[in-house]
Amino acid sequence: SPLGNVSSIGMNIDQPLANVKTIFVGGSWRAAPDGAVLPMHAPADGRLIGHISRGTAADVDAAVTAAQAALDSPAWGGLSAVQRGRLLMALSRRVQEEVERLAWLEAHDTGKPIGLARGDMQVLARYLEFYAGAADKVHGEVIPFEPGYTVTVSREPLGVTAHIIPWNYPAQMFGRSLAPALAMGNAVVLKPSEDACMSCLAVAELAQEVGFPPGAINLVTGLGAEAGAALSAHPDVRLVTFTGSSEVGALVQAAAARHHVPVTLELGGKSPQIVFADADLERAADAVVRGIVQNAGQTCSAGSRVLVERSVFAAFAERLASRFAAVRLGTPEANADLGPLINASQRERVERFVAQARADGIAVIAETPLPDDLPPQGLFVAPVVFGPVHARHPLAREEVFGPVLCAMPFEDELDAIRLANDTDFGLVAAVWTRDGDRQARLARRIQSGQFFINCYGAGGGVELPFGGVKRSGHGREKGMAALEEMSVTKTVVHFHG
Ligand code: TXE
Repeated sequence: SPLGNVSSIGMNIDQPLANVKTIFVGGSWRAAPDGAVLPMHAPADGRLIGHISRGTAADVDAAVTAAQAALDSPAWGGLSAVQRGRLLMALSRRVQEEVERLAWLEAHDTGKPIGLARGDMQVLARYLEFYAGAADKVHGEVIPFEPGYTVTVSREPLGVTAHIIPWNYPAQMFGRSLAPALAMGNAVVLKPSEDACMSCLAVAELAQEVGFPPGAINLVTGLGAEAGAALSAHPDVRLVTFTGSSEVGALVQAAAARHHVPVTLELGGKSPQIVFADADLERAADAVVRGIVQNAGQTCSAGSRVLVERSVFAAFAERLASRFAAVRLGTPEANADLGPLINASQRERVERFVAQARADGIAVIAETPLPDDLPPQGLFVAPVVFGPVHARHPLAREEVFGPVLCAMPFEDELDAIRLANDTDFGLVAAVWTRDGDRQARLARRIQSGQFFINCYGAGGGVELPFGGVKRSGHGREKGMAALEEMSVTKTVVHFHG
């Protein structure tokens, strides 16, 4: 079966439900206390593809206790940075050996094209590699102080870190969130999404195989409102990192605040691509299509607004129309440009935005016809571009999280900056222009965590700090910046006369 055999963790649907054990605590796989499970369905055709254990607050508590025990043990807490790096590197290599199996798991679980899933596994391997190499390169400093004193500042692990991640890129998120935490010597508890988490289970199993000691990595599957809520409210967790919706981000932050636990939030966006008349319109159009079609628009950094200088709006719209007409939808096996959405409620949400835009009389600039050979139970949505969209319309303001692009004309540079910043979000942004001064001005004035000039790097570059401003969240992932989030400074003042 292309799903592979995720041996000990019961992902084979022929397996009796009593054997479903997807909660990983202190080095062993276990079921929820009452044996409760949740079914997992393939978004591309509705097939039942497995079950996960429905973890409870008690499982979360056990996971946090196991993580703390690992920190206190020589097996994990006693390792040097070099040794932690070697474990991460070993895991990176195992992931590379298993790319095919992991990619199929991910593709069936999320519905994404197999080629995209293979790329995701390479990114996971790359996160592990990057933080493997970084583990022993986090240096402290010596601060000149009064005579007779030596003052050092070092970076220490936080302790038990909690990681709540979404379903759009489960394997990439595993690497992005966990690898820097492990590199810094924390012990982690992961709550992956109930909508897609098979690759996370498989990678946790590989981690065990390459020698991560019991309790260094723990994983509790289950519902957000149960396992997720319990993890974000746990008093012994020292940091919660969350990627997901704004609404849940606020709940997580409030829960953690009760115990003064710091939180990093990555909450998505409404990222603009700004196209000036002097740009290479062909390249820009390719990138704009990719930026909203990739992963069916279910990407936090999807370029969901395209702002186009009025003099080339029509010419650019034509380019979008021809490209969208050629976009291919399909099942993971078809390896098309995009697959289905993750679940029925996400599809309803996206369809609601589309219906509202049509009802409000907004013109369709470009659309992709739905092929008629798609599986009837598949959660596919046809990609579409609306425009011009008024800046106050919900389509211009809210994160749709589907292949729906909103196009808006602008008059001049100031108007472009005003429109681009007229949003609650600020994750990424891009400008397409050949004018170097203008590139620099926009890079300075656009409010976003990442800014692209004549390119659009959704997802790319594990070495590049990533995170939002405004309601896109706070804190930074990726690159060396993540190591700072995952550690705390300790100042030692030594008087020696
Ligand atoms: O997210 P949720 P959903 C956005 C996107 C999408 C919307 C809803 O706009 O349309 O969110 O998606 C866990 N306490 N993004 O409903 O619920 C949950 O189990 C603690 C943007 O799927 O936020 C999962 O592991 N945890 C985004 C994770 O939160 C809770 C990626 C995310 O799920 C919880 C995904 C609770 N009370 C959606 N409730 C991005 N930034 O990339 C749920 N969870």
